[in-house]
Amino acid sequence: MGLSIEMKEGIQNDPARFITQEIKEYVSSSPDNRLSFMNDYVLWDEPLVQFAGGDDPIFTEYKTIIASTYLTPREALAKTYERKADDLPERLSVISWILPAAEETRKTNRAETYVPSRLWSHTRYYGEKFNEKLRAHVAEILTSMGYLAVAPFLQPYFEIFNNEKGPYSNWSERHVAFAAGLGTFSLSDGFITERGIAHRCGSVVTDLVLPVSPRTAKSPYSNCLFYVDGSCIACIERCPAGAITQKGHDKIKCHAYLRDTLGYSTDALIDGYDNDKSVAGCGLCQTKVPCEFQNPTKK
Ligand code: B12
Ligand code: SF4
Ligand code: SF4
Repeated sequence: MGLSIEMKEGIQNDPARFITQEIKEYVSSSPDNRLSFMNDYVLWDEPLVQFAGGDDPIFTEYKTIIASTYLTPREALAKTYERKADDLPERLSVISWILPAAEETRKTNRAETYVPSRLWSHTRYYGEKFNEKLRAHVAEILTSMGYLAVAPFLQPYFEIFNNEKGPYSNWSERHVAFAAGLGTFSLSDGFITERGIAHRCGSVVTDLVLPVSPRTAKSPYSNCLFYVDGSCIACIERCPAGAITQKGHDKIKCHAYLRDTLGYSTDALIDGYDNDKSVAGCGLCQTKVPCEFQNPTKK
C-alpha cells in the first residue's frame, strides 16, 4: 500500500487522530459497508475508537477471568512475528473500535420476537465481512509505515474453545474494548458503550505508541441498569431461547438457538435471507431494550 506524504506526517504528528480518522473514513467511504443489492444500505454508523496499553495488567487478568489460553497483546504480536515476547518493542498499543448498527437495522430487529430481521442478519454476515476488511486495512496501514501490527482475530492461531459454560476464544474483542475504556459488560453479556449495545467491535495490536484512553467505568458491569439498581431486565423478556436470567447469560442455550433453531443444523428459519446460514445472528436481546443505542445509566 502506498502512503501519501500527508499520511506519513499525520501518523507521526498525531497518531491517535490519524488512526481514528482513518477508521472513520474507511467506515464512511468503503463500498463494503454497503449492501449493493439493497440500494446501497449503509450497515454501520460512525465508529467509536479508543486505545489500550498493550501491557495493561488487565490483559494478564483475563487469563484468570477467561482462561489460561487467552493471549495478551504482546503474546499475539510475538506469535505473529515469530519472536519472543520480550524481544518486542517496550511499548505496545491496542486499537479498539465499535461499529454501531444503523437505525433501520435496529428498528427492524425491534419488531421481531423470534428470528432476527433480514437487516440484522445481513449486518451479522456482511457487516462482519466488512469488520474483517477494516481489521486488515488498519493493520496494513501500520505495517506499510514500518510498524508491527496484527489483528489477532484474523490470524490462524485465533481459536474458539468450549467448556462447561460454552464457547470462549483466545482473543475477545469485547474484553479489548473494556480495556480501552469503551464501555462495560451487562446482564445479557453484551457490551454497552456510549452508543449502546447493538454493535460489533474489532481490534489491532501495534507497536505504534498511542495515548491510553481512560477507563472510567466503576465496574465491569456498571453500564447495565440491572447491575446498577436491580431494575430493567428487558433483555430477559426479549430472549426467545430463555438464555438470559437474573443469573446472567447462558452461552450454551444461546448458541444452541443460533445453531439449531435459526442456523445451520436444522431447516433454517431464516432460509431465504441469502446469508450463509451458519451466521444467522439473533441479537433480539440487543434491540428494543433501554441499552440498545445509548448508555442507559446516563440521564
Ligand atoms: C464465541 C462467541 C459467541 C458465542 C458465545 C458468546 C459469549 N458471550 O461469549 C455465541 C455463539 C453464544 C455468541 C452469540 C452472540 N454473539 Co458472539 N461472539 C463470540 C466470539 C467469537 C468470542 C467471544 C468470547 O470469546 N467470549 C469470551 C468469553 C469468556 O466472554 P464472556 O463469557 O462474555 O465473558 C464474561 C466474563 O469475562 C465476565 N467477567 C467476569 N469477571 C470479569 C471481570 C472483568 C474485569 C471483565 C472485563 C469481565 C469479567 O464478563 C463477561 C460477560 O459476562 C466474539 C468475537 C471475539 N473474538 O471477540 C463474538 C461476539 C462476542 N459476538 C457478538 C455478537 C453481536 C453476538 C450475537 C448478538 C449474535 C448476533 N450477531 O446476532 C449473540 C449475542 C450473545 C450475547 N447475549 O452475548 C459480538 C458482541 C458485540 C456486543 N454488542 O457485545 C462479538 C464481540 C463479535 C464482534 N466482532 O463484534 N457469540
Ligand atoms: S436490557 Fe437492561 S438489564 Fe439487559 S443488558 Fe440492557 S440495561 Fe442491562
Ligand atoms: S442472541 Fe438471541 S438467543 Fe442469544 S441471548 Fe440474545 S436474544 Fe437470546
